[in-house]
Amino acid sequence: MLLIGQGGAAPWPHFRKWRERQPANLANPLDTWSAEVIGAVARKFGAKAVSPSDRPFLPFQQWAMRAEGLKPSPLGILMHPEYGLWHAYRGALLFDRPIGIEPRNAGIHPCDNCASKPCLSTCPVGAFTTGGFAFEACMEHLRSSQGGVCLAGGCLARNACPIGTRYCYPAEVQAFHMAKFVR
Ligand code: B12
Repeated sequence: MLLIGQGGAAPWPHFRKWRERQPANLANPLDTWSAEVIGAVARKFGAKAVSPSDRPFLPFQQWAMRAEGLKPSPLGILMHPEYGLWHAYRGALLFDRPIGIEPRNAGIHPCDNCASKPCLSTCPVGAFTTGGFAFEACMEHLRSSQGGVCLAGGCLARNACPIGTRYCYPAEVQAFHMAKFVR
């Protein structure tokens, strides 16, 4: 199995260019584009393509933990030593034969050395606790008149993380994901 993802927002301009040629009301454009691009690679190499949004949900985070030795940040999103919280998975290729690529081990988990953990104290409604992610509290805030800052610039807790900040998604990309999230 080969995981396919993005570190930072590098694929965004390619997606955006493709999006311009699609109907304005396309329901899940990023998933559609990812399936198109990754599906073509799968056909070329005789693999089966799967997506993080396939139902039932496939264990992408567990796969990433095994593939790269990543561990979850206090926010639940996986921490990457280089990309920080600014990485995500767009798909995976399943092969019925060995492909000669070994899992890697990221080695360090930056959250272990982060004493102040600003990610846990930045959320205006305290949605991140040791008890997990308070989805309802986050959603209520985003849908209120106070939610504009998070909707326009992205999750404040994620943005507070000091790791991999040079890969931080531009506001346009963050706003796109927040709009999907709050839908
Ligand atoms: C449903 C879902 C959500 C739901 C619920 C998330 C939840 N925590 O339960 C909601 C809508 C709230 C959500 C929100 C977000 N999500 Co989400 N979400 C998913 C989705 C589609 C399915 C999760 C799932 O149930 N998988 C099925 C189980 C079987 O898979 P799993 O690998 O075992 O996943 C579980 C374990 O990792 C477990 N887990 C957590 N910590 C640990 C530690 C250990 C040791 C173990 C064993 C397991 C474990 O938690 C997961 C289950 O929730 C995944 C994609 C996917 N297919 O996994 C994205 C995904 C997890 N989300 C992602 C992201 C980025 C977000 C958001 C930031 C969205 C945004 N605005 O951009 C927010 C973050 C909020 C937060 N802190 O969780 C990314 C995370 C990337 C990363 N770097 O890790 C994923 C992988 C999608 C992607 N395309 O990359 N999400």
